[in-house]
Amino acid sequence: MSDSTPSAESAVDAGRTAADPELLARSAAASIRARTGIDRIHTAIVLGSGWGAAGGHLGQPLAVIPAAEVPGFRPSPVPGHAGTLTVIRLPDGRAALLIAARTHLYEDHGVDAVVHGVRTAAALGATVMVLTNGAGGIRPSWGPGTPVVLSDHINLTGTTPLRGARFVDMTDAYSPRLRAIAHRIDPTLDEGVYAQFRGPQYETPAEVRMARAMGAQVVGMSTALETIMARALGLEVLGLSLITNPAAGITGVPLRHDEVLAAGRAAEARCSELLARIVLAAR
Ligand code: 8IG
Repeated sequence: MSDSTPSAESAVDAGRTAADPELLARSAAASIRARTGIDRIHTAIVLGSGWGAAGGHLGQPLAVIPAAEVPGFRPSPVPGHAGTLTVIRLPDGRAALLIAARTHLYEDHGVDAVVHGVRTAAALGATVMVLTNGAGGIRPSWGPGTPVVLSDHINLTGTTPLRGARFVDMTDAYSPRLRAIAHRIDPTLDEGVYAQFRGPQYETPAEVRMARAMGAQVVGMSTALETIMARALGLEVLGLSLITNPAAGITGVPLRHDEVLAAGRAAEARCSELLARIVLAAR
């Protein structure tokens, strides 16, 4: 069957019109407002592998909501990933949303599902979007447990959350202001360029060499698409990677998901404290 047969065309069309993602985000925001009594949030934080304990350092939880109870969110299929949305009150009175319910492109729910948390944060009035992740490190000096501030990204997924002729500027997509705050809080932090692969398989060593040649130092499966959406919605973005493993071929040791999770857990206390201090300083 060719791509231009009527059945192929209507299938594509159905995918595009199945739901209005902005309406879905507004409905998620309304659900979170109704369950917390909070009208707007200042900061939203996506908690990736190794960053989950940050909530405890950040402030007073007002509500912990199972993600599956909020429109458009789904429980995580990945072992070791929670599935909750938590609204917290920061010590200075601002409210923040912790999103521990990330949908990855490799789950095949489409790119709108991937950026639903970002759209929901914007619908709740957030101005700062902190995107954390566990990732592979290309720089040999970054051992498991090293946090890295993202300076830029390379989107290797072949897709985008934007539709139509929407020419979003991606210069300084990762806020120089927020990066400077992170470095002030921890002057030992390194920066890196994040290459997003679709996954779910880890890279081949040749793909890691390609990413390195392109100028990447970090490889992951989540953050670039979320950053694109956040910039399109006018949010200021801070990207933080926890290097949980050397990228494939960097040490010659095969990657195992359980070891990657264990490295994340080992670094969780330090990363969570770091994240909390950055968020509190990011006014
Ligand atoms: I954790 O080595 C984690 N996530 N693409 N490569 C990619 N994603 C990752 C990796 C990795 N480690």
